[in-house]
Amino acid sequence: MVAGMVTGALAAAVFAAGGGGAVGAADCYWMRTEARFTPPTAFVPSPAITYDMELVPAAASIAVAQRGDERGMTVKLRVEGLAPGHAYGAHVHQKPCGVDPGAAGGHYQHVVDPKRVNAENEVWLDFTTDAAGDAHATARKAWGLRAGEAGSVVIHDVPGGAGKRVACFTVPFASLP
Ligand SMILES: [Cu+2]
Repeated sequence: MVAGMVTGALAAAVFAAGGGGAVGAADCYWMRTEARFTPPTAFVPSPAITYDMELVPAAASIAVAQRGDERGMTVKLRVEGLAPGHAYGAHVHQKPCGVDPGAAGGHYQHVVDPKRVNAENEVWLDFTTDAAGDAHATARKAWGLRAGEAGSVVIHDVPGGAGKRVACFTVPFASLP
């Protein structure tokens, strides 16, 4: 996936600023990454893969930003060039994307519990595109992601917790240092 980040991503950065200074600044972190979708068979791999060219056309783009500190985090999603006027589901998933839509694994859960598949316990970024196929979504949480346990954002064909996987974006989510 490192090669994909370099060749397919426009930008990816993770910064961690250590706190504990004289002013008592809190530890904080942020990350932003963006890419254009390509089919899983693309010669040049991208961290953003479309499994459904009608709902997520190749060359549509996605950006994910995350900012957090010890009080919690905000995750923002922006997409451009998807199908216009369509309601999609989107969640943070556990693993990086693969050729197989199932590669991203299940939803990231704050409290790991199969009975708590909901927007409070998970990071849901459901959105509806405008006439140009663009949209954005924001999720604010009073908690952060555990290191190494969140690997992607998966886009689904319908909002809610159980849609078909139509695209996936491998994201280098950050955690508290
Ligand atoms: Cu999902």
